[in-house]
Amino acid sequence: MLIRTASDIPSSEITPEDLYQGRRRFIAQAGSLALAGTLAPAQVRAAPAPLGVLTKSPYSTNEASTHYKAVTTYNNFYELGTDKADPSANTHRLKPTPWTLRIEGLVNKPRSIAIEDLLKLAPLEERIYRMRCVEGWSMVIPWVGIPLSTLIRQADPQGSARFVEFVSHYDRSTMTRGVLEWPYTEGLRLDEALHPLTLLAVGLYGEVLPVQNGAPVRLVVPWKYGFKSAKSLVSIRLVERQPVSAWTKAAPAEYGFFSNVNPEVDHPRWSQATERRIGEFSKRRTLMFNGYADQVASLYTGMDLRRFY
Ligand SMILES: Nc1nc2c(c(=O)[nH]1)N[C@H]1C(S)=C(S)[C@@H](COP(=O)(O)O)O[C@H]1N2
Ligand SMILES: [Mo]
Repeated sequence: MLIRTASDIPSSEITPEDLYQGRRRFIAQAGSLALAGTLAPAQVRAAPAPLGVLTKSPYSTNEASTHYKAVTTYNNFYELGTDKADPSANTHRLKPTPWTLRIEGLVNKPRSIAIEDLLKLAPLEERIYRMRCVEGWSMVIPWVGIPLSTLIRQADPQGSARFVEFVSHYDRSTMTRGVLEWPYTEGLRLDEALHPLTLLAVGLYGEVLPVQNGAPVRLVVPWKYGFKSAKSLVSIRLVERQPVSAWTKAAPAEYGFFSNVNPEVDHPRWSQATERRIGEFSKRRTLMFNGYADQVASLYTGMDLRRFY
């Protein structure tokens, strides 16, 4: 064959810069366009352009991933609009490159890290996670990322650091005004942030993270409601006191600090006992800690989860 397809290109030829600039994806698209004349559509729909060699994670679920189309067009990213279809229609409002992420606050080695360098910090892993939105729907998403603990440990937290605050990018001139207090912020206890399931995602479906999913880097905390997974991060700040997230500020009775998925604790306005997996017809029972109880329940031993919702 004369035309090299994405899968013919050894991953050793792909640099983090290529990945980040989306050149890899371009190569793949060019390849499939060239093939379109000779192959039936089903065969043309090739595997997505890989983000180099991905380590497969033992933390991945075996459940079927939600279709790429749904993952990338049914989104909550209020800065880009409050309807599910808005973020994918308004991607021009956020430029994910160049980008720097700060790790700061109570750390001995604060740092501003360019997104290209973040990709080199640790081998990129594929993590297929169940994600559960507080609104009652769920998806299975094959993320690509690095454990957040890698970045935090490199920054060398000080003894007084007990919580981590996350701050999303906000540009008043292009993004939603009102609705929430901007920028979008979230928080975790330090031990939650260091938990091996907690991921800094830079991609999904093996590709660079689409803008609507929080490009170029977003948090992913699979045992908590989706709003904890703050998108398009500019700062990760270690602090002494429990941060107040944007959603808690907006509606403290509805959105607590922990926000662990819990089928036994209803949202004040609706039940959390079941969920609709996007793409499925009938409802599923929601699992404690979104099915991650074996890994994370010990973080909350002795806590009243009704009180600390
Ligand atoms: N900055 C920012 N992050 C955000 C949101 C948002 O509006 N702004 N929405 C949250 C909510 S409610 C959910 S369910 C997830 C959705 O992520 P996804 O669109 O990649 O599935 O992002 C979370 N992170
Ligand atoms: Mo959500």
